[in-house]
Amino acid sequence: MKKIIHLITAFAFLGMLISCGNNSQNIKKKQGALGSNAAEKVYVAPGEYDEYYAFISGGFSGQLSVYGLPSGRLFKVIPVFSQDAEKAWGYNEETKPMLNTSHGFVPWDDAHHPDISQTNGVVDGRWVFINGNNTPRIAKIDLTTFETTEIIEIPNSAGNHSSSFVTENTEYVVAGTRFSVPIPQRDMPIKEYKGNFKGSLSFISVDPEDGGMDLKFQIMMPGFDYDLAHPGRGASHGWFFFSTYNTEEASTLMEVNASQNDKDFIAAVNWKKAEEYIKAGKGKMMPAKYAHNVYNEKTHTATSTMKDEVLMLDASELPGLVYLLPTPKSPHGCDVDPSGEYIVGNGKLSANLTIHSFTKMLAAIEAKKFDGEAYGIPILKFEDVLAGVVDQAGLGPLHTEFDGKGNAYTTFFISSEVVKWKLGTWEVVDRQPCYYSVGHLMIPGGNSREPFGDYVLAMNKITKDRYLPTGPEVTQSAQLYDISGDKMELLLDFPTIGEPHYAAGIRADIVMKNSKKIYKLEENEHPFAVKTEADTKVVRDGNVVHVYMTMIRSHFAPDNIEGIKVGDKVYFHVTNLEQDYDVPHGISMIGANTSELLIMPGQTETFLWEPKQVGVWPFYCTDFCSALHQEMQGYVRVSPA
Ligand code: CUK
Ligand code: CUA
Repeated sequence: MKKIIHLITAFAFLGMLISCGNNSQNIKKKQGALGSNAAEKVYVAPGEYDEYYAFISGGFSGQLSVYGLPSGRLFKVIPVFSQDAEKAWGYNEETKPMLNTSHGFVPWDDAHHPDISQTNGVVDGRWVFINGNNTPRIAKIDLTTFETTEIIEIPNSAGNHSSSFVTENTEYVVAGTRFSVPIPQRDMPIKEYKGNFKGSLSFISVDPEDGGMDLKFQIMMPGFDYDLAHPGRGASHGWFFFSTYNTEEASTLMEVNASQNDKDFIAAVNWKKAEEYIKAGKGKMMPAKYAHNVYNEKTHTATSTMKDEVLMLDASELPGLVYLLPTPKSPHGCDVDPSGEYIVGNGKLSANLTIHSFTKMLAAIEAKKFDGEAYGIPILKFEDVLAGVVDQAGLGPLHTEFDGKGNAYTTFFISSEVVKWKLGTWEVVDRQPCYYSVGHLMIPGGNSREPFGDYVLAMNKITKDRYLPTGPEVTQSAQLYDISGDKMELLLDFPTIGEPHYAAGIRADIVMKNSKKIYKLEENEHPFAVKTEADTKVVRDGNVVHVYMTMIRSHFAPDNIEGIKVGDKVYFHVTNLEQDYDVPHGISMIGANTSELLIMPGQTETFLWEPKQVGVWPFYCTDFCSALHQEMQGYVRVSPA
């Protein structure tokens, strides 16, 4: 899908900038600093589509935002781990169970790393997975509806940072704990961390048909901090690689403690071996409390189930399950190239990048060339697994992506740049500054066997003067570079939602072909759905009242409700009878301790209203749905208890 370039319009736009007053001189100058055709390259004409979807994590916003590339236009914020009043996520009765955990209802999380499902090592556009760090969870977003349809809590984990990355056929979405904790959790002195606190790596299977997730097993690991991870692919399919720090196993990470060791590890986990051990009965069931929440698109409701045990494999007891690859200076990112041969460890306190060889790793394992077993797990010799070093590439390397043409791109947080280097020769071939202090970067399909190597998106931690000031808190931002030529070219800055940690990108047509446009009314199996106005009713059961309501342009039925009393619990179950694409209606009730509902055609949603005051109280449609939208309203009469 080649983007159509509208030269005339783009030039007119530039001309407009040039001809404006004094302030726009600055604007013009900034634009002028770029290559002359940067504007053309990101310009998507009105009515045209972008070439790529970019799913950008919202960090502390808890959500996942959907952008188009190359334009940088925001299309949607998909609510995942935080309540969202705009879409009633976590406010309506249907979705509240999605935010349930073993700690109760937890309507916030810190969303870091989205990853798109894959088939044969290629992104297939079926689902996006993303981790919640704080109360460890993995969510699945269905890309036919762009809605979160499953959230599974991760027990024996805290921080959940090395998550959520998928294997080559989405056999598993994998999560790793950041903090080591007592497993199982118990009351014990923090000072006794060493040897007692444990790490865990979680393998959540994904049903290839319906995408159903299941926490299949966990691997008990030494008490390190597990930072990031990536799957093997091609020859290394069946392995998973995790970067670690705090291999000193210190309970406090003041500088002195945490970085004593010159080298930490990348842990290489053989999950096919894990499956063999499970078949042989080597796993042990352990108590573990966690919630598994599923949203059903037919009933439009979520159910939350509490689980109480998990299958555990102990890495120190099962030979061949895990090996440790020494990696200098607190590795952060842990990235695997498209061939599956190279494992890049980005030591965040280093100027160099360490690249391990999967082939050499296998050879060293075969030859049993180990450097001790400090944690009950074989440690390989650094020199034996080393493929190469990118020397003095920059300061503070964090993350690496690949273009599928033999190049790698690494972000450097401290020196604030993206550095392009060659796999195999390890030479730096280009570098471009970032504004400022870049964290992750993303090439669409970059975490697969076949990246789409046209663009790289850098996600920055600091923006300072890049945008109009908005008080002390300014936006975070992303920057888009064209990488189709020898030299990277900065094309665009655009603001992002929350803190963009990681992103996942895919060619738009792969997702669009499965995009759902409408919920069919006849398929609506919501227990409180009504399919015609004739079936609407108000049913009282003690002090609980169920209002079976419908909405269609441009009225509610019923729209005058009497017989409600102060102290009642009134559930409004509202069905949108429309069957046209893009005709949602909303509803909100005065004084309701919840958000509005935004209901798609054919869908039913419910909110709870507990009237506190006698009177006649109005409700109205919150979405401008027709010329008579303003007439779409009603009254509820509330009498004394
Ligand atoms: S982390 Cu954000 S820059 Cu949570 Cu992926 Cu490395
Ligand atoms: Cu329905 Cu506005």
